[in-house]
Amino acid sequence: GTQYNHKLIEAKWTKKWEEKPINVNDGVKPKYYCLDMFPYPSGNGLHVGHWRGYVISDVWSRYQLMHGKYVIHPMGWDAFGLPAENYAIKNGIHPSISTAANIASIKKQIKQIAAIYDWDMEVNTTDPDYFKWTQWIFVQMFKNGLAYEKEMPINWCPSCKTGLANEEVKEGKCERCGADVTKKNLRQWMLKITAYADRLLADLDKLDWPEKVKKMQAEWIGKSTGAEVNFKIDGKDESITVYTTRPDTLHGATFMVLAPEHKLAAELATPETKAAVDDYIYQTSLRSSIDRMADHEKTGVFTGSYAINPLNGSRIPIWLSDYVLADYGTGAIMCVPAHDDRDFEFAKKFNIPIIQVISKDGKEIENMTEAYTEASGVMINSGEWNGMESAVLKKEAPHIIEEKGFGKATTNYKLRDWVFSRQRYWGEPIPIIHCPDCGAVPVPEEDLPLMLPEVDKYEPTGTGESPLAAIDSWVNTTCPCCGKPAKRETNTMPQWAGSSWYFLRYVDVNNDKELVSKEKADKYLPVDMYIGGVEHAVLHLLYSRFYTKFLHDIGVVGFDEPFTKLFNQGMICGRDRETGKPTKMSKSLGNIVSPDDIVNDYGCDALRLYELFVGPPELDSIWDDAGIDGISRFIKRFYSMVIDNAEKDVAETPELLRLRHGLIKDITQRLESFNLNTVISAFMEYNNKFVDLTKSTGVDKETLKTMVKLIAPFAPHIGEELWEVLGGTDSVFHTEWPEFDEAHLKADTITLPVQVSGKTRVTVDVPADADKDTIIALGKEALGDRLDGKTIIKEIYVPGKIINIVAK
Ligand code: ANZ
Ligand code: ZN
Repeated sequence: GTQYNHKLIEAKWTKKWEEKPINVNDGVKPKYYCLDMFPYPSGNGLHVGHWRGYVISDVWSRYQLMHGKYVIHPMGWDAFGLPAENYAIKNGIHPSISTAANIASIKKQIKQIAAIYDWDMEVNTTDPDYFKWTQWIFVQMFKNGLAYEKEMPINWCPSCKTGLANEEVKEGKCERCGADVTKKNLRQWMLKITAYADRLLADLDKLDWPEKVKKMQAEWIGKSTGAEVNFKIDGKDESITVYTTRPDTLHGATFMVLAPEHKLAAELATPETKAAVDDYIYQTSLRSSIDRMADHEKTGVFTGSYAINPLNGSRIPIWLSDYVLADYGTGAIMCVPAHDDRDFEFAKKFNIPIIQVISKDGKEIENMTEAYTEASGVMINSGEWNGMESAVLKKEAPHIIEEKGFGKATTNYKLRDWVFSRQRYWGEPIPIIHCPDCGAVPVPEEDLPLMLPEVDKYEPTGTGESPLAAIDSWVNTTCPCCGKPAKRETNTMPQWAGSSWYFLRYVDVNNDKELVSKEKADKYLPVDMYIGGVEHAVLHLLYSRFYTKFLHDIGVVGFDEPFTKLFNQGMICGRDRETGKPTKMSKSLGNIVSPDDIVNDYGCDALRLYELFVGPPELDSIWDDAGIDGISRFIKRFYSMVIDNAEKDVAETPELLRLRHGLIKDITQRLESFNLNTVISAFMEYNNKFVDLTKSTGVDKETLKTMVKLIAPFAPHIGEELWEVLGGTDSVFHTEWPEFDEAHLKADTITLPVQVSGKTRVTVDVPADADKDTIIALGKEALGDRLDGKTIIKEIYVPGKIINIVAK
């Protein structure tokens, strides 16, 4: 029949694709690697928001298929980590069991998308055959001096009861659960990501990524250049080194501030200031970092000591204040209140002199009310530097300082080493053995994977030790070096460990000798297109780049950037049930829209099209139940239009040619630029024209075939079905993506006779693709005063032939 029946059609093609996969590696076709950010198998299942990225990546993959590529399009599970563990704790089920169950149900849901995933490539980060290599990478990092232990105050989530990396703290809150993050002094495993800071920054230039994401990474790495300057402490043999990006302002330094944690802070106190200094240091230690960073009124205490400005010998007071961070630069700064906002506020509050050293016009500002923070102007009050351009001096000053011998040019990064240990059960055990004699010794590679022990209680302890620490039989072992009794490391890895390299494993999942063979890595990687949410801009995407560079450096892979091109899709939002405002879809808000019902009622193809039609893919969009009805109507009209014309033998007209090539151009260009919502609206517009033509001339075969090919990546079942209806014998995805010819796009005109009540009066030239109303209007216009005084009874347009105005 000509009625569109999504259930029959979709079941038919699901079966056919299973029997004869459409994406095969013949070893000859060039590869294209299109990767989705792999999901957490959470217990909540998928909602329509999750579909969006997967639909986009599948459209893109199928588009590549139609360009003769072998497409690597895998899927897997990021299954370690807190959500899986929290779910398990809440439901009283061991994480391994609940995780496996969740994977099974989400996999079923993901299959409904009808993406061309190659399930032979599936990975699961909790699979011992997989995490063996996650642990192996850690051992290589350890052997290369990039994994080290350190006791330090780290971010601690009191609710998740685990330490967190800086990247996991958003505005002072835990990225996972939203609890306020505190500090806890803990022995940590750290990864020396800072050793890669320069390359991570410089290589951003190589990437075809959204500028926004590159900027976020650059800011997170936070490279700044300036100078370290040594100030002698008056009356002592010691000096204090400050870090400044503005050594050009050295003559304007009127005081110095040290972080209260600075090693000299307490020592600088005099008998008179000791009590106040000790108190300030103590009070600061009680305050959380969030509180310290907040924009509150400046506090501080004078130490009683002075420093000597090495350039002009002036004696400046040394203060302590919490606005100077202990772990950035040198933890001490020279303060130039005339040209820095924070220093200005501090100087005003504590009545410290302000000396202007840069001026716009060579004159001093009278009664400064705010700092002059522009880096352009001419130097004043600066001795031998007077009259110089400050911008020029800013660049030269570090070298002048170096020559004069009281400092050196320096580069600083905001990026910190990666806090890599977690005090939780459900993660990869860190493969290290602590020996009283040999120190930290890696688990021998032949003993990997190091399995998690079976435990009764996997709840976090909150003590700063992981639940593994309580299992004596597991903790106590022997040293691989000397054979003496030794203890296992009990911390586990963060979830990012498994997701930092999974894209490498997909192409060689069964390799039990190597993480990935060099040959396969070279052949199939790097990833050509990576699609996922923007929330990973500085977490997963930075960590993956770091891992890839490391694996490149030790010879595992031949490339040093994992993802050539990146696309970030926006979220699909639901509405708040009370206020109607758009919000994230979540179980707790009760506004989840499940794809399952929609697939059942409207079909997979309809949902795929609506996922794209809902809005610009890079932006957040709001789900609208009514929208799917519109899509469904379009599909039915399109389906009938093709069926109706398929049997006719319609000749190609200039108009049809122009429509066909216009269609190819519009769809291709919009798809290439990822304007996917406008691709769907273009299909709708062209379809309307074809439906109109069906009533008159009809639509020729070639144009029908073209439309079917173009829609196939978006609505693959419909694409295959109609391709078959049009006589195709092989899959539509084995045909080539159509190309357009500009020559056909120019609007042709046709000459039409214009009749009044059946008698030809004039002729008129009209654009060949103009619609009926336009053509009749042009005809009437051409008739001029011939219709004056007459009443029009009927207006007839025989397409391409004649305009007839019946009047009396
Ligand atoms: C003197 C000066 C004069 C500065 C001036 C700025 C403007 P970025 O770009 O972030 O690297 N600074 C240095 N170490 C600091 C710390 N541990 N805590 C807080 N502030 C610190 O900024 C570097 C600038 O921030 C340095 O340059 C220093 O202040 C301050 F007109 O030195 B500046
Ligand atoms: Zn030992």
